Amino acid sequence: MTNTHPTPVSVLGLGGMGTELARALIAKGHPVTVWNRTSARTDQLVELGAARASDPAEAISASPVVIACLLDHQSVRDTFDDHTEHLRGKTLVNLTTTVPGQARELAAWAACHAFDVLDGGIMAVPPMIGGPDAFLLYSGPREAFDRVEPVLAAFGEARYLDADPGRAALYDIALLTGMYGAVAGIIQALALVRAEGQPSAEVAPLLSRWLRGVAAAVGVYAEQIDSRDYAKGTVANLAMQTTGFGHLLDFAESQGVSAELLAPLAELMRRRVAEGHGHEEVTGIVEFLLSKGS
Ligand code: FVH
Repeated sequence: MTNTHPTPVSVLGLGGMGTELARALIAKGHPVTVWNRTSARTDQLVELGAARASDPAEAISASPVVIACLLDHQSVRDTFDDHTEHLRGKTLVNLTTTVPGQARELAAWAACHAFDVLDGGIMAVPPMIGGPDAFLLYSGPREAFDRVEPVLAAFGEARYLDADPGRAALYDIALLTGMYGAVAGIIQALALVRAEGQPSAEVAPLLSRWLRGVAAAVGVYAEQIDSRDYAKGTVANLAMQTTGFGHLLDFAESQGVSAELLAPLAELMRRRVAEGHGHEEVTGIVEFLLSKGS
């Protein structure tokens, strides 16, 4: 059913991501008001029909739903701290990347000033916004999420996680961390291919396919880590993997490709084998990581 009265929405922060969020809202017919610290970045959205606000207070006042997509937590505080009276009774959806403690701090601050905050983690890059592969994680008051979900749907799948305001930030960070681990492997792989004079483009589709297969192991790894039973469902034992991985890194060095990106992982694997866990999966190295903090 077409929504004949789309909710007015204000978007503060028009970097690469905020611009796409605003564009997606305009495409869905929402009246959109935009503000950005550097005003020139509002121009293209105004051409698409957005209203330009001259300061954060004007932007916040224009709509019941306010989206923040700024650089970091500090920029959110810089932008909103002096305007809490305009936020009263509204919903602030913070899509800025934060850590759980910052999301909880923002929720406590919102409670003091009688407005709701939903914290969101965007699992997409700007061109994906509004498309089928984009998903966003939210935490905070359930009623607030239910109220604004029709707005959030413009960005991609809106997945509510928990009332704990920090949950979306935690999962956002976990997913981004997983991404950077994969980025390290991808760059190393393409460096090896380039060192042999082969075009990276040729191996790229094979690598994508392989990584999709590898991703299927995430569920098994999670079960092993939750149960601390690192031998459960092992399909590739750590002793074998440690030997094989060592050969990969030796080969890299022999080609003049530094192994520095992945060497710390190899070292943890060796330590775990040396402590008698060669029959388990690689997941057992989590014991070294957790022993540092908890
Ligand atoms: N782009 C991406 O792929 C990722 C995907 C996952 C989520 N992240 C997070 O989204 C936040 C914004 O990212 P972005 O890509 O839009 O970042 P920039 O293009 O660098 O734009 C930054 C905006 O923040 C404004 N800003 C910075 N400092 C302040 C401040 N102190 N007060 C007010 N505004 C501030 C900046 O304004 P200006 O420089 O244009 O004046 C931009 O609007 C981010 O948390 C990602 O982690 C994106």
